[in-house]
Amino acid sequence: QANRVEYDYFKYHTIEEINKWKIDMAAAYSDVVTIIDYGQTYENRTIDLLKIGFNGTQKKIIWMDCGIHAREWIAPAFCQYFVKTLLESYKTDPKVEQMMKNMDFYVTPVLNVDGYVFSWINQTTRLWRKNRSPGPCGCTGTDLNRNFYSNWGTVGVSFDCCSQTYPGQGPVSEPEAQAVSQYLGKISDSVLAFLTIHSYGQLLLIPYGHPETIAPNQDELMEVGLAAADAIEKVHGMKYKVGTSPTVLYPNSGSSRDFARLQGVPFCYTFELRDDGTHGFVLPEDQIRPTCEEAYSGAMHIISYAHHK
Ligand code: ING
Ligand code: ZN
Repeated sequence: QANRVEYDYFKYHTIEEINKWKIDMAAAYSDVVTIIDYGQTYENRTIDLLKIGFNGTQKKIIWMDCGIHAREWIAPAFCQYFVKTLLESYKTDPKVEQMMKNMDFYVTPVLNVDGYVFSWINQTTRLWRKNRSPGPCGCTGTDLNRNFYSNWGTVGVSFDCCSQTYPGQGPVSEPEAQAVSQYLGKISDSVLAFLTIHSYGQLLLIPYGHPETIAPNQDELMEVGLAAADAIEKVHGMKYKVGTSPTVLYPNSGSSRDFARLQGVPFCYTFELRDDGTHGFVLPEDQIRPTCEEAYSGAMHIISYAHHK
């Protein structure tokens, strides 16, 4: 068979390995996979996604992005596992085949490319979170998940540019947030679900991060989220909490999830993958497989709900 790509999904990979993987997948599954470039990082690296689905018209879209925060390495690993599992199952699973007929999956394996590269340099840079653009106070990096046009700069941020939650000099000041905002703006009428993948904490977070803003479909988001958490628990017994950021942890503003909901995307979720804090961002490689398996089940629950609604 032509579509066989050698890749170890249960190890962490450098950006070079991930980029090669994207090209290999697009070549091996050329009938259903295309690479779309949709932006440039501060350091001029390309931001791209894999578009996965059969050719067709009037297709709906499922958005998934991973690695908006550099140190959350399990997230890019999950995006890749998600793509591989989709592509290995549509020929034998009629449910997945139907999804690929009606919908395109837009998967960004690494959104904060500069930050991801930086987190790979050495032990002291491993826990980098933000992007790599210079701040006005002498420190580097904006928190990309505080930089979107969704109650920007109001809660859960610090305007000290050395802070991990520095929201940037203004809304969408960062090229990485601009790339997502512009691209999502063009396709948002067709997007059914927006899944943005982080670690850690074992949470499924729904809009909004601002405590005084309520999503029009909050009850439904909550119900679907709780059912997804049940689906996750069935796989390896791990418990995920569901709720808005303010109820589950702390308020925030300027997140991409909230921006997507404001754009009219009905089913918007932040996944906080394993673990509960034992290893935190440095999740051992032997947990990549179970983490991906359970998260796939949770994501597919949300996606099939959105698909059939
Ligand atoms: N958490 C996300 C963050 O941007 C979040 C999402 C927001 C969680 C608010 C809880 C409360 O902070 C991580 N881990 O990046
Ligand atoms: Zn994060």
